[in-house]
Amino acid sequence: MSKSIEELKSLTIQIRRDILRMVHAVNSGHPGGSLGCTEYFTALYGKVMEYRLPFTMEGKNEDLFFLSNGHISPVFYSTLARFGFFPVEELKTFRKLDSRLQGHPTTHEGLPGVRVASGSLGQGLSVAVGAALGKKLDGDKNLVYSLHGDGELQEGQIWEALMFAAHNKVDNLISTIDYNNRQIDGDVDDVLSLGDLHAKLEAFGWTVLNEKNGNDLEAVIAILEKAKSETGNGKPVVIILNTEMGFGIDYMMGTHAWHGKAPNDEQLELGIKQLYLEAPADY
Ligand SMILES: Cc1ncc(C[n+]2csc(CCOP(=O)(O)OP(=O)(O)O)c2C)c(N)n1
Ligand SMILES: [Mg+2]
Repeated sequence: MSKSIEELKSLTIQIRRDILRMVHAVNSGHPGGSLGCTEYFTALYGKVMEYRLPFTMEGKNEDLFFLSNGHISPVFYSTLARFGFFPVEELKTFRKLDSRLQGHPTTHEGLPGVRVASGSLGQGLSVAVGAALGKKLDGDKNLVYSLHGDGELQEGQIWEALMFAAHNKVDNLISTIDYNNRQIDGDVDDVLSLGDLHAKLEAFGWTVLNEKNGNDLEAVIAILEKAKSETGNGKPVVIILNTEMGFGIDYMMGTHAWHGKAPNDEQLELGIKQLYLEAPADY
């Protein structure tokens, strides 16, 4: 049964707790981008995407999702677990030896929900484009979704895939850019600016949508629904989603410092308290 907006908002708090606890437990992982993309994942799996459980790798006649910026695995794993792909208990094994929840997702481990290994930035768009083209060849009407970091767009392979998708009219694909203007070493604008990204993506032949409030669940659902309505028009669709790295945890926001750093015991406690303040009683 589908969840109400209020239930999904509560779930974003739960997912943020999971993210903090997972990276804290092993003193490694990527909380910043994970916290910034929590609304995107909740919207996608809670409202927008059509998928069936149990998970099958073939994914015929259902929507597919590819995570290209694989370092934000904590939000991906928590979302998958909370939506029933695998037991929530398994989140405790994150980044441990022999776990199915590797620091960066792999298909080798057979974790339900993971369709491609990622972590080496720049590759996921090519995979998503190929899968979308495959669906067309199969006469499968469902859609393909993908997520990318803004720093990730500095990889040349992304621009080859952008060009290829437009040329081949891959109009059953909705890619989203996590536009937080942060990356591992600083602000994207300082490291290697993307310039006028909207104009560039348009010039590459994509339908480009913008959402300024990427941490507002209802706004994210609305822009994804809008993107859906733009499919089938001969062009691939991309959403530039403004998010805040570390969203929800005050000391993680406004900086790139928490791109790939775990909170210590005190920071974890503080973070969980901040999330409890917002939480309804039953969580
Ligand atoms: C090919 C490749 N080069 C470098 C890295 C190291 N790396 C991991 S995350 C990251 C920053 C990516 O920035 P962005 O996509 O904006 O992610 P965010 O910091 O916003 O989570 C880099 C350079 C990598 N994973 N893959
Ligand atoms: Mg970024």
